[in-house]
Amino acid sequence: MSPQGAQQLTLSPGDALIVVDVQNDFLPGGSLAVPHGEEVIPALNRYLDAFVRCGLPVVATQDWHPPDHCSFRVYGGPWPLHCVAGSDGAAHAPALELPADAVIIRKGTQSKQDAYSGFDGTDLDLYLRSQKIRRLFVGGLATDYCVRYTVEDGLNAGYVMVLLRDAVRAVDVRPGDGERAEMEMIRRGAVPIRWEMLAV
Ligand code: VGL
Ligand code: ZN
Repeated sequence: MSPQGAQQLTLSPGDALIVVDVQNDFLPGGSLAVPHGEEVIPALNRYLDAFVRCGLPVVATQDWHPPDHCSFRVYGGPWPLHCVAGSDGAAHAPALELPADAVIIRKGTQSKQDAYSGFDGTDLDLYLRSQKIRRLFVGGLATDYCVRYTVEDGLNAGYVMVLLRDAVRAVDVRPGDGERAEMEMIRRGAVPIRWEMLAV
């Protein structure tokens, strides 16, 4: 039994890990730094190691915007310039231990359209179907934007979505946004877990 007394989860075929937007611009020193964003890296490295050891697929999304992207303040959007395609800020955090065969999904690549969800305008669903994935473990940045929309799209597409609560952090534009986003994901059916709840 886990410390929480809850049922533990066992990884099995049909599971995949999705690491959302763990990119330099969302980390300390980056242009859209998420408070405590760096804390997801050691947490995700544990999950990454578990998935790799089980031979299960790993997907990593990247916010990947053209220089004139509509989400940038200079073009009327809500955000500072961030994750410009090919820039160092758009690169995955060097400390994130992605396996060499991780599938990279880039989103928000069109100037006139933003995409918070890893499913939005990408081949993610197609890829997951091709691998017969039914359950997705999701962590990364940020809880109240790209993680939330990815989880909700996944639920709508019929996947079991497992929210890695110890491997997400929020922008918290308004205090409490991250907590509200987690509650909403769970209300919609996401399964919240922490590392201790994974039987590995
Ligand atoms: C994100 C704001 C703008 C995210 C991406 O990854 O959560 N947030 N672009
Ligand atoms: Zn963005």
